[in-house]
Amino acid sequence: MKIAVLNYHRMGGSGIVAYELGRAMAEEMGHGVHFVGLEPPFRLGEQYSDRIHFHKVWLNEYPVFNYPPYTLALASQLSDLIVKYNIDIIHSHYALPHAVAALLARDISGRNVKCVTTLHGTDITVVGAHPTMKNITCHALMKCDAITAVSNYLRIETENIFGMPEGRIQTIYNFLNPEFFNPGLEKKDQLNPENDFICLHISNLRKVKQPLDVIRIFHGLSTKSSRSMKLWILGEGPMQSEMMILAGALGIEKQVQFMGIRTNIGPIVASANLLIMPSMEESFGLSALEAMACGVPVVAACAGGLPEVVKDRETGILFPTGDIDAAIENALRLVNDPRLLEEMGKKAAKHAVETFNMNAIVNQYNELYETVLAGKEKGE
Ligand code: GMT
Repeated sequence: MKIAVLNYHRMGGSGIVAYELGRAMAEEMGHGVHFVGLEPPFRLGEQYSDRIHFHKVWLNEYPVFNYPPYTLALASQLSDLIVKYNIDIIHSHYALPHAVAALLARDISGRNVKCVTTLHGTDITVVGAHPTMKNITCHALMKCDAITAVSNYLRIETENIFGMPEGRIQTIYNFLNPEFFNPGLEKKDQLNPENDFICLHISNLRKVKQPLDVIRIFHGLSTKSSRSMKLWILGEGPMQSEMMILAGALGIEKQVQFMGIRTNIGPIVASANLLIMPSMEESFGLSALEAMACGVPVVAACAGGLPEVVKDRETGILFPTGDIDAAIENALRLVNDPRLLEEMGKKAAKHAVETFNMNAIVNQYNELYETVLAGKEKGE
């Protein structure tokens, strides 16, 4: 099978899932995988395989365009790749603009290539549902050969927003590469020489992630607990300076460490004790899964698909979205009870590997590819 993969090649969850799925399709399933985009996937440099390719999309920065038309450039160049490499399937991650570009490329190429789209969250709930984009998103979803969503929450949201019939969208959960996230990773003592209790937050620090609540929750915990605590922030984003100001105003700036964007975060995650995720919306919450896979319990808002990932009172704690006092009160129990924390950590690692198992999920996608290709053979 030859698969073209379209996604945002950056450090977001959808980019990670798209890359790991493509890599597994090449390495485990023996397919040819062609990543197409503006930048190569961030881990591609570590791969040396003749089954994995990257094709850069070139933009024409002509001054007539207010913005270079990425979707058109992608569709045009992808139509060439379809013919040149005999592509069977285009797998678009994040509906806009990828699903639209995939359909356009198929039309231009004149080939019966199959279009599969995986919805990741804000592509539907924020961008796709917006009046400026609703019709084109709906059109793309109707014309794709298969659609998957990363949680039941997102599947149902999409059905409701676009009036889609039940059964049209299939839930396929996200997964992790266990090589990078597993409970066997050693804690890095040099990161935490004073053996503090480490709270961790991982995100792109956008408003939807409620990064100021991360600071507030940490402040509540560190003032109410007798333990010496630190907050590590992995990732960068537009609210970082506001977080720093708030941490300063609350007098905890020395306890808060901004670690920026890192590539191999597994050892950092494994060195933490608790992940804090107060997002107001989250279709899945890949960083919650990353933490759980390393045996780190999660304190998360009961938002979107998070209850499908975090098992309340077993692998972490869910609090009503926006209720910081509830988050502090519940998380405090974990901070003050090392046995409970350890027990939850073990359950978290087990849940991560059982429910979000890489091989099982890659197989689900492979079966989906085979199903849509069977339709192609029947001339559909
Ligand atoms: O949440 C983000 O800011 C990034 C976005 C992305 O495109 O990577 O994340 C979405 O996709 C992830 C992978 O499927 C999910 O784990 C995130 O929950 C989802 N984000 C939202 O729904 C807000």
